[in-house]
Amino acid sequence: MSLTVTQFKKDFKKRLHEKYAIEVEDASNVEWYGALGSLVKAYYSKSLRKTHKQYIEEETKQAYYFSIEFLPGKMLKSNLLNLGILDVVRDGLKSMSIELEDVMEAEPDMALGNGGLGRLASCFMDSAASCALPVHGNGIRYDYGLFKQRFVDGYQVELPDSWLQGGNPWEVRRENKAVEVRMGGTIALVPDNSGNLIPRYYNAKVLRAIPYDTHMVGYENGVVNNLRLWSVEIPVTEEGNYLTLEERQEVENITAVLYPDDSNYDGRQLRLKQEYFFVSAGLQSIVNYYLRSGQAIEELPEKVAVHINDTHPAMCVPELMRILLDEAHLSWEKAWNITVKVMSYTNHTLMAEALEKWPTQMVEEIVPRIYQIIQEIDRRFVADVSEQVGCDIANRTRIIQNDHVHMAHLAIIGSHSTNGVAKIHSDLLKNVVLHDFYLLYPERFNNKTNGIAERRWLQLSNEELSGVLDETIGKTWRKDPGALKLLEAYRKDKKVLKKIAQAKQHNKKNLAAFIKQEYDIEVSSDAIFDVQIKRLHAYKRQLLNLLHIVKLYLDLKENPDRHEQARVFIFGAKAAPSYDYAKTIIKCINEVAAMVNHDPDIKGKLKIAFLPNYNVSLAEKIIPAADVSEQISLASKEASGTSNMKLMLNGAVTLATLDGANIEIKDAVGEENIVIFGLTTEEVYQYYRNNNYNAREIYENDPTIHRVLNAFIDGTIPNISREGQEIFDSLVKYNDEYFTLRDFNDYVKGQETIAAAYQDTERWGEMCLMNIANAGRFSADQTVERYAEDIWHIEAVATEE
Ligand code: 26M
Repeated sequence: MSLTVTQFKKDFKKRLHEKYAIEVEDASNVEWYGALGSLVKAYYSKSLRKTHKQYIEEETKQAYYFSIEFLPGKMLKSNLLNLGILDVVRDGLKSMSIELEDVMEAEPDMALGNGGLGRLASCFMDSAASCALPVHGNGIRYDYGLFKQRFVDGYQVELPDSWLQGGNPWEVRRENKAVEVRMGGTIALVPDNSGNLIPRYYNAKVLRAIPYDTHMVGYENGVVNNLRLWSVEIPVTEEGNYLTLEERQEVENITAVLYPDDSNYDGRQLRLKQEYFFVSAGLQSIVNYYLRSGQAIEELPEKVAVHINDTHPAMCVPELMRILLDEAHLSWEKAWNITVKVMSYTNHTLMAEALEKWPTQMVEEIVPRIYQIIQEIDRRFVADVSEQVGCDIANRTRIIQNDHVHMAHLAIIGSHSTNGVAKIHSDLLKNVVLHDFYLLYPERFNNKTNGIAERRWLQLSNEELSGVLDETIGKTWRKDPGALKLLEAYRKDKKVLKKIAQAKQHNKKNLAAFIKQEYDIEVSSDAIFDVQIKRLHAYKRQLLNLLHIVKLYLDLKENPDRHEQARVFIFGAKAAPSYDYAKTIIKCINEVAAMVNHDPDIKGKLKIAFLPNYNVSLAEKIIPAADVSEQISLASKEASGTSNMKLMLNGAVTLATLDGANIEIKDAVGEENIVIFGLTTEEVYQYYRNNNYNAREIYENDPTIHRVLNAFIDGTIPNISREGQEIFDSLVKYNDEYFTLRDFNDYVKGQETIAAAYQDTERWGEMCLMNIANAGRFSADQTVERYAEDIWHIEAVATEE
């Protein structure tokens, strides 16, 4: 959009006057933010209505991305950038003595997600709008997002995230689009006049689902899509039908808080209610909207695609069946045909403990009609498959097994597409984890390697490097991430390498100042900034990183005059509140940090900064300053990873196992521009087959490992008598589930390779450049375009800008 500084200032003052009855100079940054947010919303409202109208008039096929998590972070800067008014607004504010950065501070992160899965959903929303693709999100408006993390005595403490307290300028409550969702009670099937069986509900609880819409602004293209998040309310009941205080509380709990676990299935009733609530509300509103257009229900797959992001929304399958059977009165065969065509599913993990299996009796109690439909889907599936390929495979792939509903099976059977999120992950799905399904439906399986919204993860968060890119290769990369490849021509150009290095230095100084100010840790920007930022989980192996740090420390203690490359190890990681082992690792990292950071023998050559409350906003500060990207999960465990992509895009060199998307990063940058170490998936599987891994043997025979592990139990690291023992036992006594000790020496070598490369300024500069130049293929723009073409069968709409 076009906007002048003068016009903006006028608009901004008017907003402040109207909204808060206050003068610019008297307002607080919370008020500046509230006014600016609502003004920006007004700026895109015309495009929003236009896009909406266009979809209706052209009867555009639209896709709906169902996800129990969305993790957009802050919206202000991203909306300004995408509207093309970032500079105008920054200048306008400055002329009123306001720093945009101060206004941005007042916005809380929208943190309705745990990590990779929720952030991916948000990157897709940004990219879809920016590619003019008709894609909308559907999820839950939690009153409380992911907990805030503090450290007390080195332990993680969780505090509630009351992100809505100061008001939310981006959302619009759509009272008139509310729908009813039924849960509980019992069902009887009674024949109607024409003999069809119609379900009748007894004692069902009726919930009111209220949508709140947040708009997804495309990058300089006039497209505005929608993210619809549902909030529960108690319906106004008929007289005499009161709810007790406890019953009201029970209803309100449904959208109260995000479950803080991203790796463990936790079979709680409330979680199942959350899943059905947003699935049912979302599908009802989609079908209502579709029917209002006057089109026949049979044609639904021509106009609507529904995507199931992990299994959490898998009840989309039986819920759409319910709507088509009970409300549109279609036959089972017709309804099933439509459902399979509409639905598609993404798997995000191979970890067995994350796979959702709900007890049948719980499903029956909470969503009785849905349970009936699942039973019938299962019955027909077993009959068909048994007849065609035999009972064994039918029994292994059926939905209901051992009195549990297998949500992944439901999603695969009830959809036309199942995809993994990186090549190796999709191959493992086909060949190992979902092999039986692959035999049944080979044509349904495909890969869609994850991607990231490169606008947020470069243009918005790293303005310094963005400026260097503009000067070097022009500005086309801002619209077309593939154009980053132009940078490759400058790989030997010392001037360009120097500019990139200066941008990195600038960002490192900023981060160092932030770390000093917030956490009183002194770090030098001449040191390597080595970064591991992701949820804390045993398979991600933050512990491997820590063991190496302890080794470096012990080496330096032994020989304080050693010429060791100075390093700062930066961590960001939340542990699920119920995940004790992960919390133990957090405590140990913090205690090693306390020991190392204050030890004069170390002479500042080693620093550890475990920054609390890792979230999107903190990621935006850390990633531009990173030299080294730690992607060290045990091969075969990380489905894809996405921080690996964000870090390479910002010129960090990856130190990685051959896991997830790391493999594709290696292919993109070439072996000389990445450091690979550790077991391969094949080697890991071989250990499983032969059952011959022996961690104790490694501990006993490798003097370095012996010494490092002993530091956890002999008092070398203070204040961890319980935790140190737990770590030691997990590795030695319980045989090191994730092969940390097996990969240790190779990892140490990898770290040595990194340090040597870093000391050769030109070599390092070229590695950084090659990473930036080849990050374009991990743009989520490309990823969503592949989903659009191969899975959703939707097309971009015409734009003017
Ligand atoms: C399940 C049940 C109850 C409570 C929470 C959950 C749950 C929530 C999130 C389970 C898994 C969740 O997310 C898994 C996840 O984030 N997977 C990651 O997805 C990324 C995007 O595809 C990948 O890059 C990561 O490799 C993968 O770990």
